[in-house]
Amino acid sequence: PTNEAEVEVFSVPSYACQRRTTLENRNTVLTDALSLLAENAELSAEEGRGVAFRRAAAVLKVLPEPVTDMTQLRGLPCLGEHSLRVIKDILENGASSEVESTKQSERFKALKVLTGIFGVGAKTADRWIREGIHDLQQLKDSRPTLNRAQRAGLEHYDDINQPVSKAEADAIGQVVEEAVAAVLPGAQVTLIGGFRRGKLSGHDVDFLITHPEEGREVGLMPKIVSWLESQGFLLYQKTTRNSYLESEDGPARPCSNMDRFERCFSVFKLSEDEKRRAGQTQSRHASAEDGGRKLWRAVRVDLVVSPISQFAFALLGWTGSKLFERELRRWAGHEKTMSLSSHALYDGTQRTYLRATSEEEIFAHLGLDYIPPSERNA
Ligand code: DGT
Ligand code: MG
Repeated sequence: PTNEAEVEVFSVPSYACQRRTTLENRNTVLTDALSLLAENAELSAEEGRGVAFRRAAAVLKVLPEPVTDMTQLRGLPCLGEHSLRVIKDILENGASSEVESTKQSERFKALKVLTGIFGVGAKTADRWIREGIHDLQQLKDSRPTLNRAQRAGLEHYDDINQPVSKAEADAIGQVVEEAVAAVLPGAQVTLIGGFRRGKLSGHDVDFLITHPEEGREVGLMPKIVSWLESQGFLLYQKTTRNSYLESEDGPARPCSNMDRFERCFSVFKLSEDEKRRAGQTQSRHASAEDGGRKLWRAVRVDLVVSPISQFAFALLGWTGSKLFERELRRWAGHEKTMSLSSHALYDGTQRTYLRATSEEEIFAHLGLDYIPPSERNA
């Protein structure tokens, strides 16, 4: 930071993957506002605008001080006209009129409620809104045709929309470990997503599973799922081949091994018993007071299986944040003529795939300083 007219002026590199973004954020009022506009844009199929707001928010997240004056933002990257207007409004008036009116808007509220149903995306929610459906009661009354995921989503709506704590994530981790140990001894389970970045709560729990011997992970997912199902841990599950858009085709997709990369979207049944076994709640016995009280909650859990040869790429790709991932790929493409996915890194200049057995090696290939998970909270 340099001093200029007595206000602190900040200097920030332009890609989020060049920056260290911890969970400590001194500008939450501004970043919450921009994130809400980003969310609204994403829910309205305006992805470009969403990314612009996310990038602007991410820049503010790394500033060492709260912003108090617009002059402090001079020279900062990623702050477009629109984001600057929102920030200015908040600094001058205590709130942004655009953010406030978005929050109040019937459309935004309906989009939030409806996409809060697991299995319902912006498109479906938009169609329902055009049919006059704005809340869960109206949805239920209209007797819509729902797929299996959406039925589970509606049934467990309140649980799924309640944040998952780190303690709950750890309790689920123990169950997943147990499942994996039972069906393939030696296979390894790694907590990924927000919890790996040190977040204390999340909207789901994500795990990456691999085996140190290449090929042993083949067919693993169905076995894990069967075990979990047989023990009554799954309220819903759908196993798919990984189908992340940019890894479908193109140079970041190595032709072998792809079919081994599987993903399971699930809704887990986490009971007090598991939390207790994981040592997180006071030991207590079921009593009369438990009559009628629900002794479990539903939690969204994502499982991914990767062959060990792709493990570092999968780990990096699934740790997030979403913006950090996006920025890594943009950096690779725009600055390095490389193509990065959760499976591989392709060097377009050398026309070859670059191997890596750790995240550190991937950052090195990309010519970036290593950023640990706790500093990827862009
Ligand atoms: P949360 O769960 O809201 O607390 O926050 P995160 O950061 O755990 O977000 P989540 O669970 O949606 O996704 C975890 C990371 O995994 C995210 O940063 C990007 C990555 N990811 C999500 N979906 C896909 C996918 O379909 N394919 C790949 N390759 N990566 C994905
Ligand atoms: Mg997550």
